[in-house]
Amino acid sequence: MKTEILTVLKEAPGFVSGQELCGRLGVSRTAVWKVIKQLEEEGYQIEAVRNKGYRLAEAADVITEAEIGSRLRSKWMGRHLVYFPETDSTNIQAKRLGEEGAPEGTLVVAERQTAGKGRRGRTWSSPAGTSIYMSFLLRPNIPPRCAPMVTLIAGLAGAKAVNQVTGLNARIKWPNDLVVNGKKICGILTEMSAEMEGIHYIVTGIGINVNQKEFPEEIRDKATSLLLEGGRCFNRSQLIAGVMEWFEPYVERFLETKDLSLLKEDYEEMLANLNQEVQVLDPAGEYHGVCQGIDKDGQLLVERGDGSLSRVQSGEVSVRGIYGYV
Ligand code: BTX
Repeated sequence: MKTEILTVLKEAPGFVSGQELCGRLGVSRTAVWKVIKQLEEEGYQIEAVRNKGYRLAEAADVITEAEIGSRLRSKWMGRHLVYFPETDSTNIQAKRLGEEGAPEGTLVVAERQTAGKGRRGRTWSSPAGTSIYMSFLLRPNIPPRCAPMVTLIAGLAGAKAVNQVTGLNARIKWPNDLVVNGKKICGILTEMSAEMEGIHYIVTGIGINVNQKEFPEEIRDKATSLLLEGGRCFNRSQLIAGVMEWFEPYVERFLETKDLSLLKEDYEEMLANLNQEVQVLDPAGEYHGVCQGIDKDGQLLVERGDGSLSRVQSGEVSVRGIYGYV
Protein backbone atom coordinates (compact mmCIF):
# COMPACT_ATOMS: atom_id res chain seq x y z
CA MET A 1 0.00 0.00 0.00
CA LYS A 2 2.94 2.33 0.75
CA THR A 3 4.18 2.05 -2.84
CA GLU A 4 0.70 2.83 -4.18
CA ILE A 5 0.21 5.89 -1.97
CA LEU A 6 3.66 7.15 -2.92
CA THR A 7 2.93 6.64 -6.60
CA VAL A 8 -0.38 8.53 -6.36
CA LEU A 9 1.26 11.43 -4.47
CA LYS A 10 4.10 11.63 -6.98
CA GLU A 11 1.84 11.61 -10.01
CA ALA A 12 -0.63 14.16 -8.60
CA PRO A 13 -0.11 17.75 -9.76
CA GLY A 14 -1.25 19.12 -6.37
CA PHE A 15 -2.94 17.94 -3.20
CA VAL A 16 -4.64 14.56 -3.04
CA SER A 17 -7.48 14.34 -0.55
CA GLY A 18 -7.49 11.67 2.12
CA GLN A 19 -10.87 10.60 0.81
CA GLU A 20 -9.52 10.07 -2.70
CA LEU A 21 -6.62 7.98 -1.38
CA CYS A 22 -9.05 5.88 0.69
CA GLY A 23 -11.32 5.40 -2.30
CA ARG A 24 -8.55 4.48 -4.74
CA LEU A 25 -6.92 2.00 -2.41
CA GLY A 26 -10.00 0.74 -0.62
CA VAL A 27 -8.65 1.41 2.88
CA SER A 28 -9.62 3.53 5.88
CA ARG A 29 -8.48 7.11 6.58
CA THR A 30 -6.53 5.86 9.59
CA ALA A 31 -4.66 3.39 7.41
CA VAL A 32 -3.75 6.17 4.97
CA TRP A 33 -2.63 8.43 7.82
CA LYS A 34 -0.40 5.66 9.24
CA VAL A 35 1.33 5.21 5.90
CA ILE A 36 1.84 8.97 5.57
CA LYS A 37 3.53 8.96 9.00
CA GLN A 38 5.77 6.05 7.97
CA LEU A 39 6.79 7.89 4.80
CA GLU A 40 7.68 10.97 6.85
CA GLU A 41 9.83 8.84 9.13
CA GLU A 42 11.65 7.53 6.07
CA GLY A 43 12.59 11.08 5.06
CA TYR A 44 9.75 12.33 2.84
CA GLN A 45 8.36 15.79 3.42
CA ILE A 46 4.60 15.60 3.10
CA GLU A 47 2.36 18.61 3.53
CA ALA A 48 -0.97 17.80 5.18
CA VAL A 49 -3.54 20.56 4.83
CA ARG A 50 -7.09 20.43 6.20
CA ASN A 51 -9.76 20.16 3.51
CA LYS A 52 -7.10 19.75 0.83
CA GLY A 53 -5.27 16.55 1.71
CA TYR A 54 -1.66 15.52 1.19
CA ARG A 55 1.09 16.74 -1.10
CA LEU A 56 4.64 15.45 -1.51
CA ALA A 57 6.87 18.45 -0.88
CA GLU A 58 10.01 17.36 -2.67
CA ALA A 59 11.65 14.28 -4.14
CA ALA A 60 13.66 12.85 -1.26
CA ASP A 61 16.72 10.70 -1.94
CA VAL A 62 15.19 7.66 -0.28
CA ILE A 63 15.90 4.11 -1.50
CA THR A 64 13.27 2.05 0.31
CA GLU A 65 11.12 -0.65 -1.36
CA ALA A 66 8.24 1.81 -1.75
CA GLU A 67 10.36 4.51 -3.36
CA ILE A 68 12.13 2.21 -5.82
CA GLY A 69 8.88 0.34 -6.48
CA SER A 70 7.10 3.60 -7.36
CA ARG A 71 9.71 4.26 -10.08
CA LEU A 72 10.31 0.78 -11.49
CA ARG A 73 8.93 0.11 -14.98
CA SER A 74 10.61 -3.27 -15.59
CA LYS A 75 8.58 -6.46 -16.09
CA TRP A 76 10.43 -8.86 -13.80
CA MET A 77 13.80 -7.40 -12.77
CA GLY A 78 13.53 -5.91 -9.29
CA ARG A 79 9.87 -6.76 -8.95
CA HIS A 80 10.67 -8.66 -5.75
CA LEU A 81 12.60 -6.13 -3.74
CA VAL A 82 14.28 -6.46 -0.36
CA TYR A 83 15.61 -3.35 1.39
CA PHE A 84 18.02 -3.20 4.34
CA PRO A 85 18.90 0.02 6.19
CA GLU A 86 22.14 -1.83 7.01
CA THR A 87 23.50 -5.22 6.09
CA ASP A 88 26.82 -7.03 5.75
CA SER A 89 26.77 -7.24 1.94
CA THR A 90 23.87 -7.20 -0.51
CA ASN A 91 25.61 -10.04 -2.38
CA ILE A 92 25.60 -12.17 0.78
CA GLN A 93 21.91 -11.41 1.34
CA ALA A 94 20.97 -12.09 -2.29
CA LYS A 95 22.80 -15.45 -2.12
CA ARG A 96 20.91 -16.32 1.06
CA LEU A 97 17.64 -15.46 -0.68
CA GLY A 98 18.80 -17.53 -3.65
CA GLU A 99 19.26 -20.55 -1.35
CA GLU A 100 15.81 -19.95 0.11
CA GLY A 101 14.16 -20.05 -3.32
CA ALA A 102 13.59 -16.33 -3.99
CA PRO A 103 12.32 -15.61 -7.50
CA GLU A 104 14.42 -14.65 -10.50
CA GLY A 105 15.03 -10.91 -10.67
CA THR A 106 14.95 -10.46 -6.86
CA LEU A 107 16.71 -7.22 -6.00
CA VAL A 108 18.44 -6.49 -2.70
CA VAL A 109 19.27 -2.89 -1.84
CA ALA A 110 21.02 -1.52 1.24
CA GLU A 111 21.61 1.96 2.60
CA ARG A 112 24.90 0.83 4.11
CA GLN A 113 27.11 -2.29 4.00
CA THR A 114 29.35 -3.33 6.87
CA ALA A 115 31.24 -5.92 4.80
CA GLY A 116 30.99 -4.69 1.19
CA LYS A 117 32.94 -7.07 -1.04
CA GLY A 118 35.10 -6.54 -4.09
CA ARG A 119 36.77 -9.31 -6.09
CA ARG A 120 39.31 -11.72 -4.61
CA GLY A 121 38.70 -10.76 -0.99
CA ARG A 122 39.01 -7.03 -1.57
CA THR A 123 36.65 -4.63 0.22
CA TRP A 124 34.19 -2.15 -1.24
CA SER A 125 33.91 1.12 0.67
CA SER A 126 30.20 1.39 1.59
CA PRO A 127 29.26 4.40 3.72
CA ALA A 128 25.62 5.27 4.45
CA GLY A 129 23.35 7.75 2.77
CA THR A 130 25.14 8.60 -0.45
CA SER A 131 25.72 5.51 -2.58
CA ILE A 132 24.05 2.55 -4.18
CA TYR A 133 24.61 -1.02 -3.03
CA MET A 134 22.40 -3.37 -4.99
CA SER A 135 22.49 -7.09 -5.89
CA PHE A 136 20.13 -9.10 -8.03
CA LEU A 137 19.41 -12.76 -8.41
CA LEU A 138 19.20 -14.70 -11.69
CA ARG A 139 18.48 -18.36 -12.36
CA PRO A 140 19.57 -18.60 -15.99
CA ASN A 141 19.67 -21.79 -17.98
CA ILE A 142 23.25 -21.30 -19.19
CA PRO A 143 26.48 -23.24 -18.69
CA PRO A 144 28.54 -22.05 -15.68
CA ARG A 145 31.32 -20.80 -17.99
CA CYS A 146 28.88 -18.13 -19.30
CA ALA A 147 28.27 -16.59 -15.86
CA PRO A 148 31.02 -13.93 -16.12
CA MET A 149 29.17 -12.45 -19.10
CA VAL A 150 26.49 -11.24 -16.67
CA THR A 151 29.07 -8.84 -15.21
CA LEU A 152 29.54 -7.31 -18.64
CA ILE A 153 25.80 -6.98 -19.20
CA ALA A 154 25.42 -5.33 -15.78
CA GLY A 155 28.22 -2.92 -16.69
CA LEU A 156 26.49 -2.02 -19.94
CA ALA A 157 23.14 -1.48 -18.18
CA GLY A 158 24.85 0.52 -15.43
CA ALA A 159 26.62 2.81 -17.89
CA LYS A 160 23.43 3.40 -19.86
CA ALA A 161 21.42 4.18 -16.71
CA VAL A 162 24.08 6.52 -15.28
CA ASN A 163 24.37 8.43 -18.53
CA GLN A 164 20.63 8.70 -18.98
CA VAL A 165 19.99 9.95 -15.45
CA THR A 166 23.05 12.21 -15.04
CA GLY A 167 24.02 13.34 -18.53
CA LEU A 168 27.61 12.31 -17.68
CA ASN A 169 29.73 10.15 -19.94
CA ALA A 170 30.29 6.95 -17.95
CA ARG A 171 32.29 4.28 -19.77
CA ILE A 172 33.01 0.63 -19.07
CA LYS A 173 36.44 -0.36 -17.89
CA TRP A 174 36.36 -4.02 -18.83
CA PRO A 175 35.40 -6.23 -17.15
CA ASN A 176 33.77 -4.86 -14.02
CA ASP A 177 34.19 -1.14 -13.44
CA LEU A 178 32.51 1.99 -14.69
CA VAL A 179 34.56 5.14 -14.95
CA VAL A 180 33.83 8.83 -15.42
CA ASN A 181 36.70 11.09 -16.44
CA GLY A 182 39.19 8.28 -15.83
CA LYS A 183 38.08 7.50 -12.26
CA LYS A 184 36.01 4.68 -10.85
CA ILE A 185 32.36 5.37 -10.01
CA CYS A 186 31.13 1.79 -9.97
CA GLY A 187 32.27 -1.77 -9.31
CA ILE A 188 30.49 -5.01 -10.16
CA LEU A 189 30.87 -8.42 -8.54
CA THR A 190 29.22 -11.57 -9.90
CA GLU A 191 29.10 -14.76 -7.83
CA MET A 192 27.38 -18.04 -8.55
CA SER A 193 26.25 -21.30 -7.08
CA ALA A 194 26.66 -24.06 -9.66
CA GLU A 195 27.48 -27.67 -10.40
CA MET A 196 29.24 -29.04 -13.47
CA GLU A 197 25.89 -29.45 -15.25
CA GLY A 198 24.33 -26.13 -14.48
CA ILE A 199 23.81 -23.01 -12.46
CA HIS A 200 21.62 -22.88 -9.34
CA TYR A 201 21.72 -19.10 -9.28
CA ILE A 202 23.85 -16.08 -10.06
CA VAL A 203 24.12 -13.00 -7.89
CA THR A 204 25.45 -9.79 -9.40
CA GLY A 205 26.24 -6.90 -7.07
CA ILE A 206 26.67 -3.31 -8.19
CA GLY A 207 28.12 -0.48 -6.11
CA ILE A 208 27.75 3.06 -7.48
CA ASN A 209 29.28 6.14 -5.84
CA VAL A 210 26.48 8.65 -6.25
CA ASN A 211 26.51 11.57 -3.82
CA GLN A 212 29.79 10.97 -1.97
CA LYS A 213 31.89 14.06 -1.39
CA GLU A 214 35.04 12.30 -0.25
CA PHE A 215 36.74 8.93 -0.18
CA PRO A 216 39.10 7.07 2.15
CA GLU A 217 42.74 8.02 1.62
CA GLU A 218 43.72 4.72 -0.02
CA ILE A 219 41.26 5.04 -2.91
CA ARG A 220 41.12 8.82 -3.30
CA ASP A 221 43.31 8.87 -6.41
CA LYS A 222 41.18 6.42 -8.39
CA ALA A 223 37.64 6.72 -7.00
CA THR A 224 35.08 9.41 -7.74
CA SER A 225 31.34 9.97 -7.49
CA LEU A 226 28.59 11.22 -9.77
CA LEU A 227 28.26 14.28 -7.54
CA LEU A 228 31.96 15.12 -7.79
CA GLU A 229 31.94 14.73 -11.56
CA GLY A 230 28.50 16.20 -12.27
CA GLY A 231 28.51 19.01 -9.73
CA ARG A 232 25.10 18.15 -8.28
CA CYS A 233 23.30 15.41 -6.33
CA PHE A 234 21.46 12.65 -8.13
CA ASN A 235 18.48 10.58 -7.07
CA ARG A 236 19.59 7.07 -6.14
CA SER A 237 16.20 5.37 -6.61
CA GLN A 238 15.98 6.71 -10.13
CA LEU A 239 19.41 5.24 -10.87
CA ILE A 240 18.55 1.86 -9.32
CA ALA A 241 15.30 1.66 -11.31
CA GLY A 242 17.23 2.74 -14.42
CA VAL A 243 19.79 -0.06 -14.03
CA MET A 244 16.97 -2.62 -13.73
CA GLU A 245 15.16 -1.27 -16.77
CA TRP A 246 18.26 -1.30 -18.98
CA PHE A 247 19.42 -4.68 -17.69
CA GLU A 248 16.17 -6.55 -18.31
CA PRO A 249 16.03 -6.38 -22.15
CA TYR A 250 19.80 -6.84 -22.39
CA VAL A 251 19.77 -10.04 -20.34
CA GLU A 252 16.78 -11.31 -22.32
CA ARG A 253 18.77 -10.85 -25.52
CA PHE A 254 21.75 -12.59 -23.94
CA LEU A 255 19.58 -15.56 -22.97
CA GLU A 256 18.40 -15.95 -26.58
CA THR A 257 21.91 -16.80 -27.78
CA LYS A 258 23.70 -17.58 -24.47
CA ASP A 259 26.47 -15.26 -25.58
CA LEU A 260 27.06 -11.57 -26.21
CA SER A 261 26.73 -11.60 -29.98
CA LEU A 262 23.58 -9.41 -29.89
CA LEU A 263 25.07 -6.99 -27.34
CA LYS A 264 28.63 -6.68 -28.63
CA GLU A 265 27.96 -3.52 -30.62
CA ASP A 266 26.23 -1.69 -27.74
CA TYR A 267 28.98 -2.84 -25.39
CA GLU A 268 31.85 -1.63 -27.53
CA GLU A 269 30.23 1.80 -27.87
CA MET A 270 30.58 2.18 -24.10
CA LEU A 271 34.04 0.65 -23.75
CA ALA A 272 36.55 3.09 -22.24
CA ASN A 273 39.62 1.61 -23.88
CA LEU A 274 38.37 0.87 -27.36
CA ASN A 275 41.10 1.43 -29.96
CA GLN A 276 43.49 2.60 -27.27
CA GLU A 277 46.74 1.16 -26.05
CA VAL A 278 46.37 -1.03 -22.96
CA GLN A 279 48.69 -2.91 -20.69
CA VAL A 280 47.66 -6.48 -19.86
CA LEU A 281 48.94 -7.56 -16.45
CA ASP A 282 49.02 -11.28 -17.15
CA PRO A 283 50.77 -13.37 -14.47
CA ALA A 284 52.36 -15.32 -17.33
CA GLY A 285 53.90 -12.12 -18.68
CA GLU A 286 52.78 -8.52 -19.09
CA TYR A 287 52.27 -7.07 -22.55
CA HIS A 288 50.98 -4.01 -24.37
CA GLY A 289 48.54 -3.90 -27.23
CA VAL A 290 45.57 -2.06 -28.70
CA CYS A 291 42.10 -2.88 -27.40
CA GLN A 292 39.91 -4.08 -30.27
CA GLY A 293 36.68 -4.70 -28.36
CA ILE A 294 35.22 -7.98 -27.10
CA ASP A 295 34.34 -11.31 -28.68
CA LYS A 296 30.96 -12.98 -28.26
CA ASP A 297 32.13 -14.72 -25.07
CA GLY A 298 33.05 -11.43 -23.44
CA GLN A 299 36.81 -11.83 -23.72
CA LEU A 300 38.76 -8.64 -24.39
CA LEU A 301 40.50 -8.58 -27.77
CA VAL A 302 43.99 -7.07 -27.67
CA GLU A 303 46.09 -6.69 -30.80
CA ARG A 304 49.75 -7.03 -30.00
CA GLY A 305 52.71 -5.33 -31.67
CA ASP A 306 53.37 -8.35 -33.90
CA GLY A 307 49.80 -8.22 -35.24
CA SER A 308 48.56 -11.25 -33.29
CA LEU A 309 45.25 -11.06 -31.43
CA SER A 310 45.14 -12.05 -27.74
CA ARG A 311 41.87 -12.93 -26.02
CA VAL A 312 41.94 -11.79 -22.40
CA GLN A 313 39.67 -13.66 -20.00
CA SER A 314 38.15 -11.79 -17.09
CA GLY A 315 39.24 -13.03 -13.71
CA GLU A 316 42.76 -13.96 -14.73
CA VAL A 317 44.36 -10.65 -15.50
CA SER A 318 44.03 -6.89 -15.08
CA VAL A 319 43.98 -4.44 -17.92
CA ARG A 320 45.17 -0.87 -17.52
CA GLY A 321 45.53 2.11 -19.77
CA ILE A 322 49.19 2.86 -20.27
CA TYR A 323 48.94 6.28 -18.63
CA GLY A 324 46.97 5.33 -15.53
CA TYR A 325 44.06 3.41 -14.15
CA VAL A 326 41.92 3.52 -17.31
P1 BTX B 1 37.26 -4.87 -7.32
O1 BTX B 1 37.98 -5.94 -6.58
O2 BTX B 1 37.43 -4.76 -8.79
O3 BTX B 1 37.56 -3.44 -6.70
C1 BTX B 1 37.82 -3.27 -5.33
C2 BTX B 1 38.86 -2.19 -5.20
O4 BTX B 1 38.30 -0.93 -5.61
C3 BTX B 1 39.30 -1.99 -3.77
O5 BTX B 1 40.41 -2.80 -3.47
C4 BTX B 1 39.65 -0.50 -3.73
O6 BTX B 1 40.95 -0.27 -4.26
C5 BTX B 1 38.68 0.10 -4.72
N1 BTX B 1 37.45 0.58 -4.06
C6 BTX B 1 36.88 0.18 -2.90
N2 BTX B 1 35.74 0.85 -2.65
C7 BTX B 1 35.56 1.69 -3.69
C8 BTX B 1 34.57 2.64 -4.02
N3 BTX B 1 33.50 2.86 -3.25
N4 BTX B 1 34.73 3.34 -5.17
C9 BTX B 1 35.78 3.14 -5.98
N5 BTX B 1 36.75 2.26 -5.72
C10 BTX B 1 36.65 1.54 -4.59
C11 BTX B 1 34.74 -4.36 -7.55
O7 BTX B 1 35.73 -5.12 -7.00
C12 BTX B 1 33.40 -4.97 -7.22
C13 BTX B 1 32.68 -4.19 -6.17
C14 BTX B 1 31.25 -4.62 -6.00
C15 BTX B 1 30.57 -3.87 -4.92
C16 BTX B 1 29.11 -4.21 -4.83
S1 BTX B 1 28.25 -3.18 -3.74
C17 BTX B 1 26.88 -4.19 -3.79
C18 BTX B 1 27.40 -5.62 -3.77
N6 BTX B 1 27.61 -6.09 -2.43
C19 BTX B 1 28.90 -6.35 -2.19
O8 BTX B 1 29.34 -6.77 -1.10
N7 BTX B 1 29.63 -6.09 -3.29
C20 BTX B 1 28.80 -5.64 -4.38
